[in-house]
Amino acid sequence: MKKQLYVLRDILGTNQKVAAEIKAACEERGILVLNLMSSPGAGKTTLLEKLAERLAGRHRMAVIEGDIETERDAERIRAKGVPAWQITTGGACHLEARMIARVLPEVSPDIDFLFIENVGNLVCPAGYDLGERLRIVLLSSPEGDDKPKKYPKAFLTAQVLVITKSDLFPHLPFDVERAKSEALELNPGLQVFVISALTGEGLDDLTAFLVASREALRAGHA
Ligand SMILES: Nc1nc2c(ncn2[C@@H]2O[C@H](COP(=O)(O)OP(=O)(O)OP(=O)(O)O)[C@@H](O)[C@H]2O)c(=O)[nH]1
Ligand SMILES: [Mg+2]
Ligand SMILES: [Zn+2]
Repeated sequence: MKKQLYVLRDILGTNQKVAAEIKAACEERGILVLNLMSSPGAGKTTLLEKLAERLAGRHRMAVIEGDIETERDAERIRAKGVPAWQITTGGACHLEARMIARVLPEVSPDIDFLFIENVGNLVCPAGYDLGERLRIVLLSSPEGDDKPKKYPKAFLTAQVLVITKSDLFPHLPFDVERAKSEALELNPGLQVFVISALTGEGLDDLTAFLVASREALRAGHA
């Protein structure tokens, strides 16, 4: 039992080291790295498609996609004219920093945003730093307003909560205030956005926040 614990600590220790290297390399260039995590289907790729439309022409972005199988999400992003790399984990249910480090040399250093879409899973991705400056957890309304306290680690370690699929609120017993207050009880520092990729609600505010976060990063490294 004790031996197992040491092995786990070593893996996480190595992950932390690689993540710190990624963070330093990207931030030195003024690249804002974001790690998107949620359960499967909460709307990560759809949000990235919408952000690609909103940032187009003004800011440069790239996306690293994490999935167990298929190139589908990277293809969706490329269809928006945004460079995207697909990591297929072949079974692993989260991304690790070394997987990002392997792709990073192919990513242009002249970008403003590097979005990493984690494997759809609200549990273990939260245990792996990928070098991000902002961790974004998404919670979609069909999942239920009780999820933050049931799956606390993602909400505890994120800086941003995006509640998605607000267009479905009228059809669901989803109490958005409960979802927000549960998350904020866990982590009072969370920035909360309520969005719908279908109606566009909240997308301008979220885009403005991301642009401001990236400007703050660049100012800090000027
Ligand atoms: N009604 C509604 N549906 C949405 C919204 N955003 C995404 N969806 C739908 O939700 C489904 C899943 O969306 P994705 O963006 O693929 O979700 P994901 O989090 O990337 O999924 P994984 O990568 O498999 O974890 C798709 O059918 C989307 O069309 C929204 O704002 N409103
Ligand atoms: Mg996806
Ligand atoms: Zn996992």
